[in-house]
Amino acid sequence: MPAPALPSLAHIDLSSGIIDPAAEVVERRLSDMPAWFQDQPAAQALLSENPVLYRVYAMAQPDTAGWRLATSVIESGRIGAEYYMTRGHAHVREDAPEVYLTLRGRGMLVMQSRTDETVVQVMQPGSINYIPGGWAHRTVNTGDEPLVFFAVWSIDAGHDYEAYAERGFAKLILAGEDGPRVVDNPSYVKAKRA
Ligand code: PAN
Ligand code: ZN
Repeated sequence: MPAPALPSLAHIDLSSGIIDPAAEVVERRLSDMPAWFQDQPAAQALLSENPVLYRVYAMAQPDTAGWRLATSVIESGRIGAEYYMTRGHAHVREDAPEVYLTLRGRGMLVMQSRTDETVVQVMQPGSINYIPGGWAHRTVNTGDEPLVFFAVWSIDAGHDYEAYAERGFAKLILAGEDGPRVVDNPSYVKAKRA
């Protein structure tokens, strides 16, 4: 039997989302995901500026089993009409759910089942979003300040990005005159299993 892990303690700055101590900080810039956006001329034009779209701060933990704890901070901005967003993924383990607790800002969580059913939920401070196992998920910052949320998921869930890099999500969140709109993705390729 491995030795039991020791209790650990960290602090989240509720405004910046920074976790201290953080084990890992992942930074995603536009150059890491230019093809993810619909408006390709707008994406190409912004590439020289190469803005940071989001960062993920994973809490330092002594444990190799159990839960991963992290904050995500999505900057406010748009590429054409599309808001800054995460790449989006599904967990490899289909029985691995995830919980998001929003700390700051306003956003939308796009969830998509293996058979292309879509559920879009609002994220605002205090929202708890439950993502069942088997549902791909992407977060979109629809506000004018950073969207900060805390996430908890199983350490061995695994992340599948490839399936969603190729075909994207069935729904897009675009800025409209009256705020964010959920629209069908015109270039979406249906899941083979649908
Ligand atoms: C989150 C996401 C984070 C970044 O911690 O990993 O918001 O999004 P992408 O991983 O899609 O780039 C989570 O859902 N973890 O499982
Ligand atoms: Zn996840």
